[in-house]
Amino acid sequence: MNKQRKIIHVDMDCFFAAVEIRDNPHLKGRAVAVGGNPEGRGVLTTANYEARKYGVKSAMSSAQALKLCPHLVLTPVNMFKYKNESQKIQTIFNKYASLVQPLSLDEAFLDVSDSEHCGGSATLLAQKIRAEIYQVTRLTASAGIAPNKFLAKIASDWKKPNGQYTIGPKDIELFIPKLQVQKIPGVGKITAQKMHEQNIYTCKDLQNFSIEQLTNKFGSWGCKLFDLSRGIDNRPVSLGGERKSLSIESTYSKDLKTVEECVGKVPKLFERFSERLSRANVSDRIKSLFVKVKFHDFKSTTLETATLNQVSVDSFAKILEEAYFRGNKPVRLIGIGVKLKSKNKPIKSTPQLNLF
Ligand code: TTP
Ligand code: MG
Repeated sequence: MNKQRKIIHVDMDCFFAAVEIRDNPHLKGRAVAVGGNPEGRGVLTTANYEARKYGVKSAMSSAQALKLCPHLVLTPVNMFKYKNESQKIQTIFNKYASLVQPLSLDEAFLDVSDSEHCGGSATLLAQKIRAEIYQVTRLTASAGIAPNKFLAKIASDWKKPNGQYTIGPKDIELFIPKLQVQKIPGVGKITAQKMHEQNIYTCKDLQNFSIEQLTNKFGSWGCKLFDLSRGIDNRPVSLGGERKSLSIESTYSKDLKTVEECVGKVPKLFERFSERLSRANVSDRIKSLFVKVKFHDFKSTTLETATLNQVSVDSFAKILEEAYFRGNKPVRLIGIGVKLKSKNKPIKSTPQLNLF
């Protein structure tokens, strides 16, 4: 758990507006906002970057937006369309990261700590993900790459639109002291004001206080504030409601010719898998174990245990053996994983699992 994590925060650029402009090319280059009728009490969901230059922004009344920017083009909300695009980007996230936490239709945290894509470079992987989003949807996304969620989310804002920024572990000390307190998650207008009244404007100012002092000032939240003001944030990327399994897989450069060769790969796979599992915090939701085998002819098979076995190298090796003999031919890919119960339905009768 102490291993350095790599988190990517991806956020689409002026999402609803971008979808509308893509689908109505005559809107390109114009100031566009998506939202309610200015005659009623309509408010904006978002505005594109041209409109933002005039001070137009989310949650503003359409009437006020038109005052600030009289040539603003207002388009109605097409939620169905945005949900559809959102599904496409989520599919891309799930392709490249085993841990994806969607925050809204247009943004998500991805834990890519153990990803083998792009030679393990989270920065390159973020580029790849953004390029693929564009290729599939013709919409641009921005990304932040950092050792935790707090910093990744801040970083994704820095090169918006259509950019990305990486805060490496060594950059934290340089970057964090100057960070304004308003950027800390949980510091809203009222807390920020309270802080300003005490001459606390930046994380550096917060760093001057002990946990006790912060707790006295800001209640139980002081502890968290102590960490965040130092760029420390251990919150895991937690799985979104949609995920029903957790797995990893490896494609081998040379086909594995025998069952022994395949089984020999399990310990290494298991090592990666158990790291991912402990980060995901889902051990109380495990329903069953499964193994996926892709043979050299690209035919693949998945074998799932009917009952809950211990999550161990031996268990996966046993299932893999059985899966191998379904094809009994050279293997190019092996995956191991667990199926998960939904969060709302904990398995009451399952004894506490001894994971490793
Ligand atoms: P955001 O990601 O906050 O904004 P954005 O994608 O429009 O712009 P940015 O480039 O700064 O990321 O929100 C995503 C979508 O959610 C946004 O396009 C519209 C919708 N939304 C609302 O409906 N109401 C709101 O108050 C906000 C902030 C967003
Ligand atoms: Mg966005």
